[in-house]
Amino acid sequence: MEKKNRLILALDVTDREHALRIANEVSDYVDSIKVGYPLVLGEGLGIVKELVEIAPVIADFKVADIPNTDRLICEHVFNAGAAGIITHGFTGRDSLDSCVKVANDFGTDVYVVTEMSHPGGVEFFRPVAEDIAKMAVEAGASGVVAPATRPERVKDIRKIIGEELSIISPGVGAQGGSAADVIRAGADWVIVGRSIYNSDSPAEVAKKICDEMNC
Ligand code: 3DU
Repeated sequence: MEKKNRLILALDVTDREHALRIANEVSDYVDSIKVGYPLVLGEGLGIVKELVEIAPVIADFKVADIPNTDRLICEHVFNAGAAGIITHGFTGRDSLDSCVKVANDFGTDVYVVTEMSHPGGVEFFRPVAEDIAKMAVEAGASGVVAPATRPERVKDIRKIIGEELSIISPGVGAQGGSAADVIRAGADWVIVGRSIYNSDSPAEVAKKICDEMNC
């Protein structure tokens, strides 16, 4: 993903018109659009084909299954035109390897969740987050997902993964995290949803977040 604005839009609206309107309004300020279950279950995977005309799409399906099922999910997502996919890592190395193999065949990216950004994200993830980050490096993933709500954890995870892998970081705005703080801690991109798509002026909010990150 080209690093221009450092902002990824989390497009968790559930209908096509709304999704396309928000995506078009903020397209000058985002490097990618993250699409997940809310929109794809609402509108089908075809929405990805429409959104890639506006910006590269990352599919946030937090893939977490056996290697064969993961492979099938990744193939569908990349055939639909997504440039990247978000997977879990707790399912183990063979599952992650399967996603990375498909991504390599398509020339796309895999981002692995390390520790989640909500309060419950520390309950089970905290003890394994650093091992998952190490595994992401060893497996050849493109990057990891780490919490903007805990910049100190982003710093820890950056130390583990080095400079090769990217950190994409949700939790800015509605979840309380600051874009500037998490970029300073070592994130490459922030992921922002509700603060942008629930606003009366999505483009203004997106621009403000970009300005905060000095991009
Ligand atoms: O809180 P927001 O509305 O800005 O949305 C954040 C997005 O990032 C949303 O799509 C959510 O599913 C995703 N996400 C997290 O919030 C936290 C994670 O650890 C991983 C993904």
